[in-house]
Amino acid sequence: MISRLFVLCLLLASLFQCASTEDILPPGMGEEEMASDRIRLNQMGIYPNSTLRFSIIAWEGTTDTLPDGQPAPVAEEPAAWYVTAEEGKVIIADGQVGELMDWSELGGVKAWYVETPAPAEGSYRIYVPGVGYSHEFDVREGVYRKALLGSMHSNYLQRMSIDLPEEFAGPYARKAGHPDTRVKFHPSSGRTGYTSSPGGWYDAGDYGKYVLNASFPLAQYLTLREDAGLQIREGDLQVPERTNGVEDYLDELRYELDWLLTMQDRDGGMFHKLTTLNFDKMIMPEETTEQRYIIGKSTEATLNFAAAAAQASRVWTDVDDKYAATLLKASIRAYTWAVENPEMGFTNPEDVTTGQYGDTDWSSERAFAAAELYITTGEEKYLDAFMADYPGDPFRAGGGWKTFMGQMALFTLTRFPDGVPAEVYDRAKADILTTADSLVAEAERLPFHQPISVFNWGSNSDVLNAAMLVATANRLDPKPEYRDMIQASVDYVLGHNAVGYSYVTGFGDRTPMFIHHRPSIADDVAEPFPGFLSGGPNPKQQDAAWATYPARAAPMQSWTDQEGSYASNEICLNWNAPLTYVLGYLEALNNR
Ligand code: 9MR
Ligand code: 9MR
Repeated sequence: MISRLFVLCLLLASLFQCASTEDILPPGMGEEEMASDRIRLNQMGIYPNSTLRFSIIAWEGTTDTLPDGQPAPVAEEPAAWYVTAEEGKVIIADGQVGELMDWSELGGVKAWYVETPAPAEGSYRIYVPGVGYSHEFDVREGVYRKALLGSMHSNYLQRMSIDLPEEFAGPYARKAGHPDTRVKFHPSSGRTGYTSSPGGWYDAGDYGKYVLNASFPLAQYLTLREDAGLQIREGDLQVPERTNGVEDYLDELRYELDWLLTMQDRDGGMFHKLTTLNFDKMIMPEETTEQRYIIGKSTEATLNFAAAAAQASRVWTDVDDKYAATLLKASIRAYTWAVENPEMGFTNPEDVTTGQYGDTDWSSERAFAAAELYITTGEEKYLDAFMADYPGDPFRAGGGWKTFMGQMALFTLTRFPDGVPAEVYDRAKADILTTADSLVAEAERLPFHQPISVFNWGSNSDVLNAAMLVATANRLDPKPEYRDMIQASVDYVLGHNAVGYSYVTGFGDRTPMFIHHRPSIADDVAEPFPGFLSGGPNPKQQDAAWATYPARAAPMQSWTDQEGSYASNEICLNWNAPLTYVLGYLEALNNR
């Protein structure tokens, strides 16, 4: 009898690596118990009939670094993983972990990576014996709807020159800041005196407004509207215009567009930006008193505006044809100015230190503006101009808007094939598919199955821009692997990553609390403004004097949830834009 028990024990021990059965079966998540930081997954959830992916970080204990700064030793391979329901008491699915992935170089970790079919609708936690429970996640239709609305609403929270009442801003209600009714022309603008240029959204954690980085994200938002149709209707968003008879999505975009129109000079050129000379202190918008200036006038800002305004004109044709005509006229004037002033690049004048958003190669800007104007007007001269600057530079991580604008031009030409010569359409389509295939292959290969291997300032937006490109490929040639890569990119941003945070404030169990965002820092609310995407890991750590990064941080770990970290934990319009796009695209795809 004893010997039989002994043999059974041995057998069990070899199966479960010496753990007793009680250690292995889920004990149920205790009320006070924290989710284990070692199980990384999308903290919001996934759709039914999709793939559940998670990674079990292989270090021993609760931290990856021992007190002496050395890496923690690699843990024993877990015997199994379980998908559990009802606070961890009920097992829904289980499996064995596969091979240990060595993601040290880019990701700073080794991990057991698991892919398994999503369980039926419900709320779940992963349980791994010896490791613990994961964050809770949902499997359901519409799983990103709230985050989509939150991401879009973040723009409302960035509105300047008007009060944000509690009705629409909740605890983040604040007084109007920056009326911008008496801004001074900086000598670099070519004008003198004062002008009025109110409204628009704050660019980021600073209080500047920049024509280039208003136009580019606007174009990404409009692209969602054109690709996925009506997503955010009248009454869906907490904004003052929610009963004006126009979809709230466009109401929010118009707040930015109306401001942009005020930045056009009499000759059609666009002033580059409207900011103080130096960044404001960490105070609320209504407390700032520094003089604001219209600074510079540039080819890059003007072409970006021409592109976004031409696209906006298409979108508003069915909504407000007078506004559509105003936008198109402004776009053409801007484009004409840029043709006459093709190399007026912007660099900060000596007395200015706010954001630069300048360029030195204007070919992708030209291609972008020409493509949008061609599709809106059908005039051959724009097609010729586009072909002269056909975007040869495919997606490049870290390239940001500079290269992605060229891709946006290709998206538009393939979205409206009527009137696009077959050889142009075919070439654009082939280029998009080739780039998408290489991004899919990269996502297969790289840590956490996200698509980029170069991490720079705003790296999370590079991940999402890559997903946006693949979404276009999926429109042109639908394939499960495209859809899966888009999902994997969202999984990465929402928690399946090297730091274990969902990078969107307020969306997920563990989210940034200390974003570099002046109102979030200066107000009395503990939680930061919600719906904002943190810039993400950035190994250059340009802010190292103002923030502490984790010791030995690999590129994908070069992120820190600290207010001082403007190089990894700021928020920005052109980062939330592709987040909104990708969430909106997946929601539309899923509802079909
Ligand atoms: O707060 C600024 C942020 O919005 C910018 O993106 C960033 C980069 O231009 O700069 C931040 O300002 C910092 C400045 O560059 C250096 N001194 C510290 C400032 C923030 O505390
Ligand atoms: O996104 C910009 C990044 O590529 C630059 O390296 C960085 C420093 O110049 O500036 C970033 O843009 C910031 C802008 O200059 C000011 N507003 C906040 C933006 C995001 O940090």
